[in-house]
Amino acid sequence: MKRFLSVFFTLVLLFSLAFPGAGLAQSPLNVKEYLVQFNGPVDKGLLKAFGVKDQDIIYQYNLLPVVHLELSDKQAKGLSNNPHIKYLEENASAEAFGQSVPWGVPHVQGTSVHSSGVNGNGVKVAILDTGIDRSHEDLSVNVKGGFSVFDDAANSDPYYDGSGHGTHVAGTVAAVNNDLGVLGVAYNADLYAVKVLNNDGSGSYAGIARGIEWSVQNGMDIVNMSLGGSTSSQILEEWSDLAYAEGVLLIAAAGNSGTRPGRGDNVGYPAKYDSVVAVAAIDQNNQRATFSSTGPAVEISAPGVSILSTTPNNGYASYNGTSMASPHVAGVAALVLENKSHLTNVEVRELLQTTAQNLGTATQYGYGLVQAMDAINQ
Ligand SMILES: [Ca+2]
Ligand SMILES: [Ca+2]
Repeated sequence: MKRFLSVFFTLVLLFSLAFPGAGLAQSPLNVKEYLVQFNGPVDKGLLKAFGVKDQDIIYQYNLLPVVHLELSDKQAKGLSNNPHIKYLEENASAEAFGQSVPWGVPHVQGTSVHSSGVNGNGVKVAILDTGIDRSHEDLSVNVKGGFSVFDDAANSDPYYDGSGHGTHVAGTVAAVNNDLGVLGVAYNADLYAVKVLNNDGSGSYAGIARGIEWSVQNGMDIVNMSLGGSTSSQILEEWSDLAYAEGVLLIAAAGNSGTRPGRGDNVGYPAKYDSVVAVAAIDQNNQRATFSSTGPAVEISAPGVSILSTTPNNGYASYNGTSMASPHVAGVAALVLENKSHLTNVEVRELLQTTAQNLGTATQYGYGLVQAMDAINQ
């Protein structure tokens, strides 16, 4: 403050001398901090010639002829045109690139649960999707295995995600708790990349069935299916029923076929099966996303609008869709399973239903917004 005042008075004095009668009208706010590098050694005499006082110099560096100082616009302009000055830059602000917490995480009470020491540790979550970029800085330590149903070279690697969809879904479940990127709902859960959709995001029921079979055989606790089709299939239902009977909790996107008024029955498969939890998408105001499918099969709601998560090549992006809502529920289920490991998949499902926050019309929201802390405290 002292320096600021002294600069103020110095400037008033300078302007008074330069423009008699106009000095007091000048604002001191045009004094800014600069970094100045000299051609050759720092020349304080040159600075003095431009009216720079010793107290205006904040720091003189040792290894380069650079000074950090305060200058008026006029001084800065004058110095920048001087041949003894190599560079003159305004001192730019900088901050730590920290981790951002996507809005959906506190919205499903994930943050409160994390504070109580529960983070999905030891729970296995299969992501049946386009694969997961295992080299992603915010995912790699949590990706513990994978499998691809494809044989062709472009799609046979479950850790190659040419679409980005699966990597985004995986981040919502379990992006790592570190000082970068985002944070998953169950940030310590084990992720498994089960590639049943190709790099274009397309697949078939045969592939989904193989992914479900792999998940049962490999002891998955939770299967997230941010995918589906509009065709009913008794055989795909048999696969879902089998996995459910084997203790796997199956969570799926309800679908993005909703109508603006939110009427009609347009939930997709496998979400529509009794053995699979159908997840609808809401926004930050707990309003149903207009694309979110509706119908009696809608079971629970979760954030699915402007969801920030991981994308391949250390990227991050915001996506919309019931595909983004489903992994919030998978993450909450992982938190509950870690905390109440004695519960069966059926019991976890019932707990999520009974503790959900009621949001209204059941065919749009099901039991309502999934709530992790309320489920754990029940
Ligand atoms: Ca992170
Ligand atoms: Ca269902």
